Amino acid sequence: MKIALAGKPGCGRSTLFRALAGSPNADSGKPLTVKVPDHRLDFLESIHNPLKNTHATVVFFDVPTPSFSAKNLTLIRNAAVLTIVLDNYALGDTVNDFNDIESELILSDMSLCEKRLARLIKESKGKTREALLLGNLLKHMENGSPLRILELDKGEAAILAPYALLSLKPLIVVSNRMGDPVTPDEELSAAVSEHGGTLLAVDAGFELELTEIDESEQAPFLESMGYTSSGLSRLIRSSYSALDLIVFLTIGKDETRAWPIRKGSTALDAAGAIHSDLERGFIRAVVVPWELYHEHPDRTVLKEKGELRIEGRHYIVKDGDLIEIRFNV
Ligand SMILES: Nc1nc2c(ncn2[C@@H]2O[C@H](COP(=O)(O)OP(=O)(O)OP(=O)(O)O)[C@@H](O)[C@H]2O)c(=O)[nH]1
Ligand SMILES: [Mg+2]
Repeated sequence: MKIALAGKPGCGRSTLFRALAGSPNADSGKPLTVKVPDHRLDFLESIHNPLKNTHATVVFFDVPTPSFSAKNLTLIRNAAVLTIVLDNYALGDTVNDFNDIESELILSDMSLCEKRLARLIKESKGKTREALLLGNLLKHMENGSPLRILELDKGEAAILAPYALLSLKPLIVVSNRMGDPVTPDEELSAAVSEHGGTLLAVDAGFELELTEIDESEQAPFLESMGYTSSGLSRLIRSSYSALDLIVFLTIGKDETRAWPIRKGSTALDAAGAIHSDLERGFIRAVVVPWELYHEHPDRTVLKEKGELRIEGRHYIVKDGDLIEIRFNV
């Protein structure tokens, strides 16, 4: 699950990458695995004091400059989420830059769809579901609209998956701004939401400086600057939810852990995420919703209160569920 950091030359994405890496000397030529901050895991750690506390992770990579050359667009194609960084610290015009970049992505998608459609027509497949879908996509994009705002059903999404269309990817826009964390940028905000993206104001230069401050001193420093949480944790969490992932939690003897899983997954999928044996021998899942565990972080107490829920294989897992799988192999 990779997240591409792209943007116009000098927009600050390598600075942001090094801030994510927690070091001014990080090599932005290599992919970077980052822990997803999770207050629930912090809480579990404080209660259970496990040997290991394992977070979900995401992988960022810095798309070389210029990000939108033909060669580098291929790199973006491999990403599950696209993060566009906009220069809002120097001379950039963020709304213009955003529209330019979106146009490049849309044009690239149009050219791909046109080629594919022409080929289908040549092969007398111009009336197939795929061809009709491509025709609709082209009509939609002609008005400068990205594909991510279209409602596609499961079948359509499956047809399009191998194309890895760029304007269909979930989008996060980082307005890289200096010194001013709070003033909203309404014009940009409207443009991004019209394009189905999520806008975050992050000051990459400031975030990089922050990595050099002792962790215990970061929170008061952030507050003094008017931020409520670090831009990096907002970026990482948004990227994670853009992947359409949630987590379920487990408490073992030695390890508390957050397990990434697709939204809509079942208890059986959760078992399989832990180990194929658990999926094969699945009997039932014992589930405690997060809010309940947070209130009474003790399974014995919850059991006495009759709050441990027994769920079958088709149970749809919720974000933050504490799950224990009973199995037999
Ligand atoms: N003051 C300030 N300077 C920044 C900020 N972000 C980036 N810079 C500076 O802008 C310059 C370019 O930043 P980079 O992070 O290298 O930008 P980039 O997008 O990776 O650039 P290329 O890879 O060359 O396209 C560097 O000199 C940074 O120190 C910021 O938030 N505030
Ligand atoms: Mg760079």
